[in-house]
Amino acid sequence: MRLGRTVRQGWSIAAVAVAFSLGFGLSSFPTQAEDKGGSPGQLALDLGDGVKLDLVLIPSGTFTMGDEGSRPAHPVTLTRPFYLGGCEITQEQYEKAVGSNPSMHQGAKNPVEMVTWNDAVAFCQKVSEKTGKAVRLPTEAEWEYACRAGTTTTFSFGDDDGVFAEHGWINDNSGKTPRPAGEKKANAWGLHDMHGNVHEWCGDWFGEYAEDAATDPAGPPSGEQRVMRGGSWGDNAWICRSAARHSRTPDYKIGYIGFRVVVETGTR
Ligand SMILES: [Ca+2]
Repeated sequence: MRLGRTVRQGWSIAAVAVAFSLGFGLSSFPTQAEDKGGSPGQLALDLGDGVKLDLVLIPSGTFTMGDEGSRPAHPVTLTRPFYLGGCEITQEQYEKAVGSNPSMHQGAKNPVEMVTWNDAVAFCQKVSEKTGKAVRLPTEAEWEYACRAGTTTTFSFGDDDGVFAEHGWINDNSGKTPRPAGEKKANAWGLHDMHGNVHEWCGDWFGEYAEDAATDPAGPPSGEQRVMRGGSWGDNAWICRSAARHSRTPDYKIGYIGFRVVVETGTR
C-alpha cells in the first residue's frame, strides 16, 4: 500500500554525494571522514584489535511514519543527520566492547542476541567511553526513517514480499536461526538487515502514535516496554515491514532480539 505522501529529504543522497565529491562544505554535515581511512559519508569506530564498527551517514529530512497497521501514519521531521550502523551489532563487536558474549546462536559475525535493552544501552555507554563519540540506540523514528531510505512502500525494496529473500532473513529462508550480519542486499542508504535477522532495540518507550506532525520524536517520557523494530529470522514478512512496531520490557532477552547503534554527528 502506498500512503500517497511525498518523502521530503533535507538533502538528497545524490546531492550529498556530488557535494562530497566536489569537496564542498555543507553546514549541517560533516565534510570529511571522522576516522582514518574512512570515506566521506561513512564512519568507522575502532573497537580494538582490528574490530571495526562501520556506520553510514543518514541525512536529515521529513517522512511519513507508520502505515495502515501502525496507525495513524503521521509526518515526522528529523532535523539532524546521524550515523547509523550499517549492520546489526555482531557478537565479535559486542564481546570486544563488553567482554562477554551472551548469544544463543554463537558466531563472531552473527548478530549479538540474548541482550536486554539495558544491555544494549550499556554497550553504547562502553563504546562512547572508548571512542569519545556520542553512541546510543536509534530513536524509533530514526530507525523507520533509515529503514525506509526514502521509500513509502511496505518494505524498503517495494511492496512485493516475494523478493524478500534477496533482502533479508525471515522464517522461510533463515533455517530458523540468525545469520551473519550484512549478507543480504543493503537498502538505498547502505543499511543491511533492517528487515529481519534480529529485531533491533530502539531507545524509546513504546507509546501510541498521535496524528500530529512530530519533530525529532523520542517516544513518551515513561512506559513499560521499549520499542524493537524490524522483525527477525523467526517472523513472517509482515512483521518485518518498515512500519511494523513491537515492544518488550527492558529486561527481556531472547535469541531473536539484538540492536544497532547511532553515532551523533558533530561529536568527536
Ligand atoms: Ca534486523
